[in-house]
Amino acid sequence: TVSLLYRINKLAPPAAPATATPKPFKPFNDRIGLYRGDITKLQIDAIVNAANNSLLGGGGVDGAIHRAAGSGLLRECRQLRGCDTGSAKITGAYNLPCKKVIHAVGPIYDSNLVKECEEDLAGCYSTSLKLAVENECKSIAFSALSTGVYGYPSNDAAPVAIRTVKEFLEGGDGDKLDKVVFCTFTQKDVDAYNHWLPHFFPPT
Ligand code: AR6
Repeated sequence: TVSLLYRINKLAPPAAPATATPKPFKPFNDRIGLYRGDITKLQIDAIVNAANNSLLGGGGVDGAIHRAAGSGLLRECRQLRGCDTGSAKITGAYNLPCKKVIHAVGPIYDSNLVKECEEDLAGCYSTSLKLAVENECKSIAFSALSTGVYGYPSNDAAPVAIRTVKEFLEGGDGDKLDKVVFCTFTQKDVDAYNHWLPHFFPPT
């Protein structure tokens, strides 16, 4: 929508004036966006929730999504009977302005199991992208999976997220997606994406 595109291209203003203004990011083929704000407000085909194995709601972005979507979402989530770490499941969006919610279960970060954490985090992104395409979603916004309560350092999570999205866009089903948005919320994620996006999608 117009409002979303505006925010992707211009970037939302930082929450507090004291924080650094994120630099505008040059989109990759106009298909990658960086947004800062509440993911529940996005009018986009699919949003990706940072869920847990139960898929029955929780705090953080999960709590915000369930609150905004209403009780229909929880009813549908109960039918799914949970989800493995590193994977994702899709539901309707109920009272949210998007069309679908993809519930991805990121890893709880463990500095002794970095490789496993990376694999699970990448699995969340690739499964979500696959689910979006299978459900005819053309646009998708990811929350910064695992970087809140699950403790994944933002500067380590962002390159995994961006690399997995890039690989998908360059793969066989990549042309089925028009737009992938990284939805950040805190300054550390804004900083991580501003740092890593140009590494993967160099400005032309
Ligand atoms: N919109 C966009 N991003 C948000 C919002 C929002 N409204 N609220 C928080 N974030 P977290 P996790 C960001 O903790 O680390 C839940 O209880 C937040 O700043 O929500 O994967 C689940 O049920 C952070 O960058 O998810 C699980 O039990 C990012 O969303 C557990 O937390 C993810 O932070 C999952 O932990």
